[in-house]
Amino acid sequence: MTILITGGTVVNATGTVLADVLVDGEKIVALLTPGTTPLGSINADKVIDATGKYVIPGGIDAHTHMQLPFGGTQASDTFETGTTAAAWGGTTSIIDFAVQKTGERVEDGLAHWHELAAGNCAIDYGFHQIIGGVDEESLKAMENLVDEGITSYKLFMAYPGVFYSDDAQILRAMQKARELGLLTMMHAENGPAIDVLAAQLAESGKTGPYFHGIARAWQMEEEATHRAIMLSDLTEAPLYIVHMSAKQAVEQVAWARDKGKNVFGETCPQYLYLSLEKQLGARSEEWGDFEGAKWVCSTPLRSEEEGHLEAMWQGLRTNDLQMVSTDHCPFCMKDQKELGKDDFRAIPNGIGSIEHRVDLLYQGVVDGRISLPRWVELISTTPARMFGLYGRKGVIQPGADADIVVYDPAGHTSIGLGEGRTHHMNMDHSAWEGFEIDGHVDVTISRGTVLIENGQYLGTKGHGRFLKRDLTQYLV
Ligand code: DUC
Ligand code: ZN
Ligand code: ZN
Repeated sequence: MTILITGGTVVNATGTVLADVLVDGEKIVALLTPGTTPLGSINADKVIDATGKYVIPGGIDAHTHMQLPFGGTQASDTFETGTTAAAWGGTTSIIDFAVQKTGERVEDGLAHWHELAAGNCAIDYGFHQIIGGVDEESLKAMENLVDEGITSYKLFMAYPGVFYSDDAQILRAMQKARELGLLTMMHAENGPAIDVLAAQLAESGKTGPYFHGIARAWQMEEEATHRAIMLSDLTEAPLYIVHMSAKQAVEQVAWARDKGKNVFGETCPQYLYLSLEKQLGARSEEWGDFEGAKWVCSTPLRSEEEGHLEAMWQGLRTNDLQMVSTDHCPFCMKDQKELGKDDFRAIPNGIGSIEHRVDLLYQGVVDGRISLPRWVELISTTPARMFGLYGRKGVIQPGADADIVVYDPAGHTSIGLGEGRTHHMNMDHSAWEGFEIDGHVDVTISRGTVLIENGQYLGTKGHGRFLKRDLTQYLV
């Protein structure tokens, strides 16, 4: 099957060019200067008119949690529903987190994740490995990860008793990571201190969702970020801090980078657009003040008045932050979020955004916050480079996989589940209800197969393949 995409503006991280894009089978085979090749001489099976539209590499969401067990329940999207929603939103690859629960073997956790995903994904997928218990056995198991195509792993400085690693464990894991070339991803919040603050709030009757964010104070994120940076400096293991929301924590990353340290930062759409003030003011007929549970995630939403949201945009402009992933971790209000109706500590942490990341970041272009190439760099090219996929993914060029999105800057996207709105994530609400985007994902193509066109889903579960990843390009 050959596809010719004509008349569009190809946007790569390096810039824009007017070009027709020729796809043969699963690959991009040529970029043609318009007018130089008579289009009639190319006998394409299918022609897509992209006149006036952007032709970009498919989005790569490098931080998702399908079916993550959390707080006595599990994330509500399966690999099938989550990756289908991703395709609707212009994302053609995800990197999900395989989980080693405390007490479980890493190999067993990973095998289970393969079982969950295989044959169920609409788009390509890779894994990071969560190490939930650093000990001799799991350190040994890390040695096989690179051969398995899993070149990054995650540790938690939060959640004592669940995923938590103490400093000694982090040090040992980072030493191993340095030896193997693995990228260390860190959930940087001081979990033990947060748990004390959360218990004190709950015991004094402050049990509503808003107090989740008060307990997880920015000082807890700044402190843990600094500690992780120093451990990474000592061990010379490159460090990637996930889901950053506090401006002071980003300052730590900027400080480390200015000192030449190999430290990277990721933020998420919720920390660019949603605030603690919004959560405090949230109430509805159905849920009353508990409405705020829709925005319980960790790290938490931060105060807009204190400048955290603006600082995230600034970090993206200045490259103190390099990537935007969703941390897609959806839970329904019914039966899931409502587990914490009487105590915010029992609300499962997470927001679903996999369908909206490409659009929400494009709105940043419209609003004059980032440039078009930077948009592509943040949503596709840097994720590919950071996580060992570049060349195959993250770029429109001959030889790359034909993962392509045709994006219409004259289109419009109304987000949510309210009247006339729909989303495809398996959630009974939207954390993004009412958001309006001045752009639209018209066509999504994954390895030469059209998944979305004319407002229709044409994909199949099982099209998505496991991505064996190379080492990060940022390793020195
Ligand atoms: N950390 C994540 O990365 N995702 C969901 C919850 C959390 O704390
Ligand atoms: Zn985390
Ligand atoms: Zn996450």
